[in-house]
Amino acid sequence: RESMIQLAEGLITGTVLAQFDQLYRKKPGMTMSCARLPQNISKNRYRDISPYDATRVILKSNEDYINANYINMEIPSSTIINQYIACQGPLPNTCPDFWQMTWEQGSSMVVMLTTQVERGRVKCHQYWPEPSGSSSYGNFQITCHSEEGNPAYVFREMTLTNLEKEESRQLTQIQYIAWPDHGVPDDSSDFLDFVCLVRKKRAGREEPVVVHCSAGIGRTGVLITMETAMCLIECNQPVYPLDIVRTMRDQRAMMIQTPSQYRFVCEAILKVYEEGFIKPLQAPLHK
Ligand code: PTR
Ligand code: PTR
Repeated sequence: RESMIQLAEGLITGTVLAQFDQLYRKKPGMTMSCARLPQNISKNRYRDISPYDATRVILKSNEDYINANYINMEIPSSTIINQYIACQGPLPNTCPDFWQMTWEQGSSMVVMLTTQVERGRVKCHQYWPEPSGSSSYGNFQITCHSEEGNPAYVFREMTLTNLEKEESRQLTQIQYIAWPDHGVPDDSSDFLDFVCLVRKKRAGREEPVVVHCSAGIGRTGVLITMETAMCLIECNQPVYPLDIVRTMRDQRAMMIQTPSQYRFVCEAILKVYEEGFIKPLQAPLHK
């Protein structure tokens, strides 16, 4: 409760945003050399967004690079460690790598926070087939069984098959569609519904949840912050958003991109605390 009063006051006085502005975007001493190797240049969507070497996800093959980092968020005084893989939106040439990573890390849930095209620019390649279709990406075959949604998000059920091993796994992808990059979600209730849905779907899964937007820093950072804060509130732990951002940036640089994104998430945290938000989904899913 004290941390919440601090947060509410800090939002009014401006100290909350001032502290965010002063926080390092990249943890001092962390290297990002692998991203710059000549053979990996074409695997980065943005020249200025690279994964730390120390926390990058390593593919189990000779070409082991993908623009992705592990992000582990511990909830103190509980046994909960929410594990994520934060990554960029796949490029046409990195779709096989994306599916290889998802397979090798045992993930069965992908959270997507961008649309494929925003304001006429490509933000993410469509790395899955249309519903009831199948496509191959390198060694992996993806079948999309269903697609349901509402104006804020889309929900897809897929099967991921490792063609070499002849093994399959079910996979859920949830895509938030009302959130442009560098911006904030159109509606905080829809966004909170979405985060609740992620939490509900995550229950019982130990493996990391794959989260991506376009660069894999701004919107991905907001989502991880929000889920972490919800967990802390549920566990009656204090919530210090700046500590959450620092913990994320110690694992992937630049998480949460703009002051307005930070303000948005701080306000959403207060809303959850004050309104006891954790409520059932309101918007019905429909085709
Ligand atoms: N900085 C990017 C690079 O180094 O590749 C270039 C870039 C800049 C790409 C902005 C995309 C950008 O975002 P938007 O598509 O929203 O303008
Ligand atoms: N060079 C790009 C830019 O600064 O515009 C990189 C970039 C693109 C950074 C998108 C963040 C972006 O948003 P998000 O991480 O939410 O996709």
